[in-house]
Amino acid sequence: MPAPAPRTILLTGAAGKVGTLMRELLPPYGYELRLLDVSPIADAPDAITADLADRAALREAVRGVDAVVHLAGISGESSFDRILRANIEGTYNLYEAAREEGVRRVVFASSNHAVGFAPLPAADGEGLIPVGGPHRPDTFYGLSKCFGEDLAQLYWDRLGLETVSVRIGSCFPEPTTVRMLSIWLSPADGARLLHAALGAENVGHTVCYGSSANTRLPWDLSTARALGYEPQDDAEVYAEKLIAEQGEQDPANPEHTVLGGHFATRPATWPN
Ligand code: NAI
Ligand code: 15L
Repeated sequence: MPAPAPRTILLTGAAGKVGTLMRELLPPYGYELRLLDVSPIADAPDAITADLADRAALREAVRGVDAVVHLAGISGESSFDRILRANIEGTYNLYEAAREEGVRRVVFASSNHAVGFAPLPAADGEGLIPVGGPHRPDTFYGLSKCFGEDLAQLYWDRLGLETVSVRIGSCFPEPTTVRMLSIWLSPADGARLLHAALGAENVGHTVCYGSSANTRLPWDLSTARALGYEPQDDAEVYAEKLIAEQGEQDPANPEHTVLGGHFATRPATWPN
């Protein structure tokens, strides 16, 4: 008998940008959401206000859920110490709580910045970024996502705790830069992808890229599609406006030659 589809989900990072979108978009798929964030959520009085450093609170938060969607953490470059606490130790604490409480699956918000130094495909589309290539983090932030993916692999290989690590591109209501035309994940497609990642059978530890079906796709979406994900959106509808404002990507500009874009060339806090 296949395992029943998960129903009760702990959504960490529920106060954030993606969390706020998913609080609206996931319940129509039939999920009951338990919310957690270090920031209080004004319109959700039942949300758990807790830091990922609080292992007792995490253990209570995961108790009885079918799966966790783990969005919480620092979502851009910062000092190594801050990244260490929130993203590295915080994700470890979350997995320990899941292990202790017998949660069978985590969907982990990884990032394109885990492979931010991967070269972009040629203009003719040759050389899509593979899903099985080496980690090439572009920042301490990206490095923490590599850690999260490897932690997920360990917890699968040693303990049988399943994870889908989604290397999200840019999940915002609309793409706001020409770079995002390739890696935009529309909120509706984001919910479709999370639903697929929560419901697919026998995922082990699956790594996939997270984007819409963009005309300028730089990466291999096959492992996301293998989960049952069928993206419906394409950022190209925003191309004319964004290119008129910002111009096309320039292959002579190093920022435009790698997946991570400005993350790879302008880390905000280097050296720490
Ligand atoms: P965000 O910064 O808006 O939200 C992150 C949330 O995590 C915040 O509400 C924050 O309060 C919470 N948080 C931070 N540290 C915490 C801690 N120690 N304990 C508990 N909660 C904590 O980020 P966004 O854009 O919503 O991203 C969500 C996740 O998806 C992040 O993990 C990010 O790295 C990842 N991601 C997002 C992308 C995007 O395009 N929005 C792209 C790639 C990855
Ligand atoms: C990310 O990982 C960030 O969390 C998000 O805020 C965007 O900057 C995104 O990558 C991106 O690369 O556009």
